[in-house]
Amino acid sequence: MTAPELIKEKAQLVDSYIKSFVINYEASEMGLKGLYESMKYSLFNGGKRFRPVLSILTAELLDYPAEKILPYASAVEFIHTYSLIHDDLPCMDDDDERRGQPTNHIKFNEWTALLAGDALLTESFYLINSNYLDQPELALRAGLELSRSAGPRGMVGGQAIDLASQDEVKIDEDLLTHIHNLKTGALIRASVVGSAYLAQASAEEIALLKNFGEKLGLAFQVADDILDHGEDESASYTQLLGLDGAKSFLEKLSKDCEDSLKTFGDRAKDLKLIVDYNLNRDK
Ligand code: GRG
Repeated sequence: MTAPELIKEKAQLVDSYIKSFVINYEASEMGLKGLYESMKYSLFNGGKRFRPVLSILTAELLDYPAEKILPYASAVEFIHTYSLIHDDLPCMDDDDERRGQPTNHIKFNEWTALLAGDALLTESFYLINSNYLDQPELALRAGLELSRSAGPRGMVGGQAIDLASQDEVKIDEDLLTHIHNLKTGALIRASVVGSAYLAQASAEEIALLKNFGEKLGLAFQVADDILDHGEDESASYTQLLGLDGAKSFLEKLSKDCEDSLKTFGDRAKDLKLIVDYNLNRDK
C-alpha cells in the first residue's frame, strides 16, 4: 500500500467516527445551532488528518485496535482544528482563506469562530474522559500528554513566543526550533505518545515513540516550510538554512525518525511510510 492510500484509508475511519460523534450536535436553539455549524464546518473542510492517522498507526503498531483509539485520535484533531480557527482570527494571522475556502470567522463571524475553537478544545477532553472509563489510569496519562502539548507548555506557548518575538528579536535557528517544537511538534508528539499510553505500551516503547514523535513533529514543520518557500515572509527554515539546507535538515530528521522505529522491526512499516510521505509531501 502507498502512503496516500494508507492515509486515505485511516482518515476515512476518523471521518466516520467524527461524523457519528457530531450527530449529537442537533440543536434547535438559534445560537447553539450556529456554534455547532461552525464547529462542523472546520472539522470537515479538507484537513489531511495527519495527526489522528498517526494515532491510529501507533495504536496498530502496538496491537491495539483502530476503533478503540478513534476517540483519542479525534480529540487530537479537534485540538488541531481549534488552533487553526483561532490562528486565522483577525487578532492573530487575520486570514480570509484556509484550505482554499473561507476561514471560519469569514464564513460565520468572529465571536462564533472564537467560541467554536473554545468548544472544540473542551470537546477533545470530553471525548477522552467519556470513552476510556474502562482504563482510567491510561486515559489520565494520555490526557496529561495531550493537555501538556496543547497548552502553555506546548502549542499555545509556541504561538505566544512566535507572536511576541515577531518584531522584537532576530529569530535564529535555536529559537525557531524552540518555537516549532512547541507550536507544531508538541501536538504531533502527543498524537503518537497519548495513543501509545492507551495502547498499553511499555516504558521502553514509550521512550522510543516519544523520540519518534518529537522528530516527526519538527520534520512536519520543516516540510511545511519547504512547501511554503517563497510564499511566506515569516521566519522559516528555508529562510535561515536556504532551500537545500532545509531539505538536508528534513532528511536528517526523517532518518532520526526511522532510527527510533528500528526496534519495532516490520511492525513499524506503516509509520515508516508516513515518515517517507512527509519527506516528499506536496500539500
Ligand atoms: C491559536 C493556540 C493557537 C495556536 C496556533 C497550529 C498553529 C498554532 C497555527 C497554525 C499556523 C501554522 C502554519 C502552524 C504550523 C503547523 C501546521 C503546519 C499546521 C497545519 O497543519 P496541517 O498541514 O493542516 O496538518 P490540515 O489543513 O491538513 O489539517
